[in-house]
Amino acid sequence: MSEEMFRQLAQVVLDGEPEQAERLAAGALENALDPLDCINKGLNVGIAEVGDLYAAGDYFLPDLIAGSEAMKAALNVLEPALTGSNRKREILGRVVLGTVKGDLHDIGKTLVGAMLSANGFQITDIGVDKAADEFLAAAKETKATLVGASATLTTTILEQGKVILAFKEAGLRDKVKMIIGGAPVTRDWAEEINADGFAEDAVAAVALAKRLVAVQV
Ligand code: B1M
Repeated sequence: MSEEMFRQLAQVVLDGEPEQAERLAAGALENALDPLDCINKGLNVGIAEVGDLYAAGDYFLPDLIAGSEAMKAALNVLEPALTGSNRKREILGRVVLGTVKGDLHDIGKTLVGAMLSANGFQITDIGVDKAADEFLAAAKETKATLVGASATLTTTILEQGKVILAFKEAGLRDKVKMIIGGAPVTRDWAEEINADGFAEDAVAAVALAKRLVAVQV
């Protein structure tokens, strides 16, 4: 039953059907499926295949957009179930999270934010296409203990380095932990730009964030 539901969630992303995606996600929760499993075993499988089809020239930009709209519609239903049971928990740290300048991909970043929130972090999501100084301003305003910069294009990961540099130049680098992530990001890249760490998915991001800042608050 659950495997069939995951398969349908993947398929609805492949088909790019937001309304159907919303209905399926609600049905999955009604059937007491784990929202994180629905994301990892269903939606993520679908969106990865959308990307493969696009890379192979079988899908085009409108298909990418439709797939991501379907994924977001389902995530809107599933994310409150990830965070719902944790609302009264003590805050482990204040996080500023955004997608770097020139990059409009926000599904991964939003998922990381939802998982961090579900695990007790307070999230300020500054959105997509954000320059280094916008990360800095948000971190100052919220007194962030951790900053996360997401990038999904091989061209925009360079901006992650600029974000870290901006904090160094502002004299804040040793006061804020900085993590990066996104499909093209590697451990080597994180080391090269002097990030405090990188995470390959939302679950790993939670473990990393806890390791870096939870002990300080
Ligand atoms: Co774009 N796109 N896209 N796209 N898109 C990719 C990334 C691509 C790999 C597709 C392909 O060719 N196979 C390719 C990049 C190639 C490259 O860089 N080498 C690509 C391209 C080329 C483009 C455009 C240039 C297409 C065009 O216009 N011709 C364009 C660029 C726009 C721009 O940003 N300036 C573009 C546009 C778009 C859409 C807008 C249509 C849409 C995004 C919609 C949205 O986000 N609101 C889109 C989509 C959906 C994709 C794919 C299909 C899926 C991305 C995604 O959401 N994955 C993608 C192909 C693929 O990834 N297979 C593709 C699901 C998400 C859950 O995974 O983002 O990896 P991910 O996030 C993970 C981890 O990486 C990690 O945790 C997340 C959750 O597990 N993580 C972090 C992410 N951020 C983190 C931060 C952390 C820690 C972990 O700490 C801070």
